[in-house]
Amino acid sequence: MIVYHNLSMHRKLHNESAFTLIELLVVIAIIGLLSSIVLVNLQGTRQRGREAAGKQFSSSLQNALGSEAMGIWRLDEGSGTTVYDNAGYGNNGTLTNGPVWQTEAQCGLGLGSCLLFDGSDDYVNLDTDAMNGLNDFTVSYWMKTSDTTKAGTAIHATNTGNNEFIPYNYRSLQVYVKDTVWSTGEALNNGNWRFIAITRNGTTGKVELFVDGALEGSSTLAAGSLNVGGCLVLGQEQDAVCGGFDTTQAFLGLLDDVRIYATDLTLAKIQQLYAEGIQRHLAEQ
Ligand SMILES: [Ca+2]
Ligand SMILES: [Ca+2]
Ligand SMILES: [Ca+2]
Repeated sequence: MIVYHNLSMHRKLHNESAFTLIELLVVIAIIGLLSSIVLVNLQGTRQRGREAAGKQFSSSLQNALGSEAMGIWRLDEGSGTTVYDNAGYGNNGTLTNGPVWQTEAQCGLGLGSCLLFDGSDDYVNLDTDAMNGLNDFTVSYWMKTSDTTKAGTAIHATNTGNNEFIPYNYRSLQVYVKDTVWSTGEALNNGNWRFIAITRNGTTGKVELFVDGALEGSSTLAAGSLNVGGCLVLGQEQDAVCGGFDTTQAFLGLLDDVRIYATDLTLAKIQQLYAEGIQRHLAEQ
């Protein structure tokens, strides 16, 4: 009896401890489940927080830059052969024939890295979606050259190899829109960084040139929306779609922060863009 009782006690104890173990496992499982739910919720909250912060940043950036940006190439990649469209439309570009990345210190503009074009065969091929079909527009860029020999070309948009849009010859700037030309006479090759902005009203055909945040003049060229079914390049003048380059018309020097907006920006907006770039530039001089 004693033996049996002891056995029974043993069984009972064993059962009790076994039950406790199962309970423990269940509790552990529940805790695990609860904590994973809490973690998932936390991660969700964090993710939403990050998304909200990202959206807020993106919208403030968009406000700062103007919601009409079609392509912004800050040229801050610093390496590789792709330049990304910082306006967020995926109108990226490809370095061709070896434009050389310069560090921010080498650029000296305070706008991150920039690109050195060799004045020979270098160019960047940009997505034409950034410009095709635009009626009103603004094209802006920072450039630096002291070249006195070439009719250097910063950017050229073409449909069939024509001059759909081009600010041609940095020694004495001519602005072409739809093969009509305005000879501004502006020299941009004094060896300093220059901020060029060209606005165009597609209805009236009015074109304005701003240099370093100041209006230099205006003219009336052909009206109507741009046909950029061909090629959009930095650093070369095209006589054929994406080709027919001429070294005497190639860009020799530095380019940075190229932008295309689907509106003819106001003087105030252009001065804001200029101030954003020049602020750090002056600080470094
Ligand atoms: Ca080259
Ligand atoms: Ca840059
Ligand atoms: Ca040519």
